[in-house]
Amino acid sequence: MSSQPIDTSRIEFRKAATARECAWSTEAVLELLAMPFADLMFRAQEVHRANFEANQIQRSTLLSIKTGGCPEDCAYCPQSLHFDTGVKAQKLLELSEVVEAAQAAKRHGATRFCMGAAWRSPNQRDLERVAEMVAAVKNLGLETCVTLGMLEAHQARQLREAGLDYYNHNLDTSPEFYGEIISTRTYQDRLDTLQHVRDADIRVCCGGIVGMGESVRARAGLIAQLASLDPYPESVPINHLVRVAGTPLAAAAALDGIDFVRTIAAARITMPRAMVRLSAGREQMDEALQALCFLAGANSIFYGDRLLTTSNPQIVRDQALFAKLGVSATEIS
Ligand code: SAM
Ligand code: DTB
Ligand code: SF4
Repeated sequence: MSSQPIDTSRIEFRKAATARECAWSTEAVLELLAMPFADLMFRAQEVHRANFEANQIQRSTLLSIKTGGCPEDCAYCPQSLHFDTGVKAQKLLELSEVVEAAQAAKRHGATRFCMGAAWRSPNQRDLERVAEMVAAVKNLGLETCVTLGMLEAHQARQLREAGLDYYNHNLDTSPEFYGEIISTRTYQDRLDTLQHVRDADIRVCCGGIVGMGESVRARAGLIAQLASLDPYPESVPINHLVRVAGTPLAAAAALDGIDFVRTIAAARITMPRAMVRLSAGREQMDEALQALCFLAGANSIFYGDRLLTTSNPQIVRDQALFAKLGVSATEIS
């Protein structure tokens, strides 16, 4: 049993998410993606404003606590052992290094601290060390998130007991396209981990990557899968592939900006109360494209000069963009 106090916001979210009228099919999402752009944006704005303060964006800072040397073969990932990308494998960071980074993130205005590890799944010893990190970061008054690969049910409960608020585990793409991208774990493995996270009463952060050469149907399929999780995730990161030399996707064609914005709008409309995170790939987007993503309903970003192994816009640039758009930062609720 979890020793955490009952958090009624979790119950309210589930009621609202589960009470939706219908699950979303790929066909229905395809129809959204094909709408005239202005109509799609209008609908996304209506949904966004009915559920969120329209000019607030939440900020999470990422830290790679265990970099590189991952045995999985995700075709997009610079941390896979299968590809020669120049990322050096490092061991798990010390607790003090993590706490220092979390303190800096808080000073800069992040409300959530996300720790990522390049593992297929954590072993028990590592999990215990991560649980200590979660407890220490939580103690600083930050929300906590980790992404560690596949989890067993008891490991999810252990993280919850340490104070974990969110677990990030992405579906990445549609079930049909998935086999083109990853061979070392199945779609069902991912769904199983998500269920263990839910059962442990941890909030789910689950999204995907676009710009991997997928079809519009594959993008619709990803959104339909996410929206049909019951309940759908509280947090939905939409990553644009960061093309890293040495990975099989290094030469993938970038997704057209307008199609990227459409994907964000579809996530907003199909998952009205989720935080939709404009995630990796922001550094390659100009301010106008990011502003369109916010108009389409994105209300969360990764904030800080680095993602895991690649770079993210400088904090000063994001602060200037927020000022230009009249956006303020969401506080912890
Ligand atoms: N190893 C764990 C796992 O895969 O579950 C956690 C870390 S992994 C790096 C977290 C997520 O980062 C992946 O699921 C993927 O969606 C995203 N990601 C990794 N490389 C990326 C890239 N080059 N561009 C965009 N997103 C990427
Ligand atoms: C997510 O969906 N995106 C973040 C976070 N969850 C862990 C990771 C993006 C990684 C981009 C490539 C890199 O920096 O290595
Ligand atoms: Fe490993 Fe995660 Fe990268 Fe896949 S995405 S290779 S599991 S670190």
